[in-house]
Amino acid sequence: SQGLAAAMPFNPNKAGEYGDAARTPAQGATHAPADPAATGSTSTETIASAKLGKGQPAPGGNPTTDPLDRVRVDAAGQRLTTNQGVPVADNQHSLKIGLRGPTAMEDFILREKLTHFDHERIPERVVHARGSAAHGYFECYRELGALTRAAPFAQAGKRTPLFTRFSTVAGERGSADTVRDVRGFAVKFYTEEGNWDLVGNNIPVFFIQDAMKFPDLVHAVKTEPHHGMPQASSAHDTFWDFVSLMPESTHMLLWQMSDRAIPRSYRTMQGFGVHTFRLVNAAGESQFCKFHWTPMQGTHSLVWDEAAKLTGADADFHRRDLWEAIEAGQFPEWELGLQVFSEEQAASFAFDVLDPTKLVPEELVPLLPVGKMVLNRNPDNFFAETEQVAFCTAHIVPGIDFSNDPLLQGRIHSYLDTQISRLGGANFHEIPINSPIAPVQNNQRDGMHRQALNRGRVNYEPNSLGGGCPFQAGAAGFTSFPERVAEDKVRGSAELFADHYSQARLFYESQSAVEQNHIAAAFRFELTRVQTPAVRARVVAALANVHPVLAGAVAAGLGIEIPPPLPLATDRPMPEYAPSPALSLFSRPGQTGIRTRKVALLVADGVDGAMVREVYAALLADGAVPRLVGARLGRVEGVDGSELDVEITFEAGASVLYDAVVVPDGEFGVAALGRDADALDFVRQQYRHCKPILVLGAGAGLLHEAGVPPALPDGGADPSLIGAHGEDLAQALAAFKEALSRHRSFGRETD
Ligand code: HDE
Repeated sequence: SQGLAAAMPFNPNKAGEYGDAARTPAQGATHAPADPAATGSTSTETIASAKLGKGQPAPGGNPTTDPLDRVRVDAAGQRLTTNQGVPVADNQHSLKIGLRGPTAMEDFILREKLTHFDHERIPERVVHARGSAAHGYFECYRELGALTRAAPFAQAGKRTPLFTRFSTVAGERGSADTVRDVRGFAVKFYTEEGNWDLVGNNIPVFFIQDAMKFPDLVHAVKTEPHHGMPQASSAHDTFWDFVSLMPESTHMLLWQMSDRAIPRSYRTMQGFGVHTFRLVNAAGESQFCKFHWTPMQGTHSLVWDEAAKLTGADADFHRRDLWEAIEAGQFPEWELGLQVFSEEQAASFAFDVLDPTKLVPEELVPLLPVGKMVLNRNPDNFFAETEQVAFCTAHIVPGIDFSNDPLLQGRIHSYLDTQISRLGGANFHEIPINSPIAPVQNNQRDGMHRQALNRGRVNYEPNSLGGGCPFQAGAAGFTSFPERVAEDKVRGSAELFADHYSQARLFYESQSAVEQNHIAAAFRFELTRVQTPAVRARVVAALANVHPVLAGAVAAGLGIEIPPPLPLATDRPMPEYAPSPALSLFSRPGQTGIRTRKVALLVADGVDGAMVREVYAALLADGAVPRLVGARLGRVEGVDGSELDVEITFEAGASVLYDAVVVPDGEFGVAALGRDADALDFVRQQYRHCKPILVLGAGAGLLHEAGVPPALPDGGADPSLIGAHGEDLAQALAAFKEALSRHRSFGRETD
């Protein structure tokens, strides 16, 4: 993001680099709150804790930086020491008995260094191992006291600091970012009533209905145990064997085979809490709630061929994208929307809201926008923050409560449990990134790596020797919603859980034709990798219950007949389903135009340099990230004698890393590019991946040489293939920017 960085200061919010004065986050707001009452947007955190001090913080102040300051380390101007603070004289040589002799056992400096190194790794997360995170804040649009007493919603304009981690699920910690997979979307709110973790995904439903099945699901999708393959991919026999025997996974499989599972960026994904939760107000009244994060950047995805090539071109594609956008001051934002409904309403739905394989269509319960999340600060240290952050569904605060969703109920146990082995003990809440900004007071003591120095003789309750402190908070504390339950103790699932296909069909029918084709192609690819014909057939038999067109397309791709559909577990009519347009990715193009979109301008000796400069400047002015891409680094000379510095080569800056390409004018330059296989491939891939192409004058020759068709397969004009000749450059640039903001032109696709 060199270009952007020139226009914006380098992450001015990172106190570590700019000193305390730079700590106040810039406003970062690019979206007017829906509620006009909220536009004042003054910070209203009230603070009274040992960590935060007392009184109002500076507007927009971020209280989480204070606890982190305690552990920030900066080596500038400091001497090297051991972990005991002993200054080290020589860090290059071990202590030897003679220069050619053995190393002394007493070399405590060497031994400390190697011992620490030997223990640098901790177990990776059993799922969601690969991830990236950033700091930011949640800003509330409106006071929500009637619905919930949760602290982040207490007042319009209130800001709550947060830390958000995005992840893939199946791959190991070093796996590639752009694989086909569900993405984790986990948000830790540091509220003054304790930490609230909303641990969601970018897909609103899940594979299974009961926590009992989770270890089997994960075993099936991870690498196969005998040979450790394939990495970060569901395209193998054990996964499809399991899900084909688990019809409840069908709805989720459609989402996973859709373009949702290959997002363009973490910044262009929706997030969902998945389960039904409860909101509880101060009077103890409760409603059900589903949480939705909607990206202001729009919902955009990769195409499959591009995603596959990206794993080689840049395995860190999503990590880099998030990092660079924040460093460049282009802070990503998501709006938080709630679907709120009563228990009576829920009882009237044709599906069970406790079933995590079902969503609540927005047409049935519309989204209530309540605030936005802004990510405006990259972590200082990947391990200390991104790796050690411990999300936990059990972390809820007064005003939020669980529902009886059996998947959620199991998660409440699992996350706390996993942190104990992953982070080495029960005190992981004291690791700075996990430590709440609210004061922590209880009688839990000791354990591995204990940090707190609890004072006094009282470590039990009730007590009189400590004046009864810390005392129970009573009504001011967390109170579980007193839901009435009078049932038999059984293993089983509720009646409506047996409908496995209605919402899969709803999802499929709500997709555009382009998205439907991509779903069929993804099933074809994954099942082609499956080696067991019976497993392939069983999946198609499940799809036959979803939609005949989908089942037909997948069967044809596999060269088989559509098998008889799997038996249905229920034949209850499902009346309220109509296509739900909100389920299509195309329904949310976003509000940030071409900002942060990467554009390659191909250059070689003999191109029209002045024109290249003009296009470059015009793109930069609108916040796009242009790059001069050529055969090798150094200078090329334009026909007009102007000089252009190549910023990156075709080898290092592959086509898939760019959202669009500009092919220059200038006969000799175009001829040179036309002799370069990399340049030809570059243009072909831009075309194939449906990206906007701006062709200046003689540049048309390069497209011809590359075999790029001048019109769409159906004969129509290609709206993202834009030609410009001298005088109409301004007009062509406007059309190019428009195409770039739309992202892709899928009319080109021929499967
Ligand atoms: Fe998770 N999941 N999960 N999960 N999950 C973990 O916790 C688990 C589920 C999700 O960025 C683990 O700290 C069970 C649904 C995210 O650090 C573990 C069940 C959803 C993350 C765990 C589920 C998620 C995790 C692994 C079924 C979407 C990454 C390491 C009962 C709503 C958080 C860890 C981060 C991580 C268990 C199902 C989302 C083992 C038992 C449904 C985003 O605790």
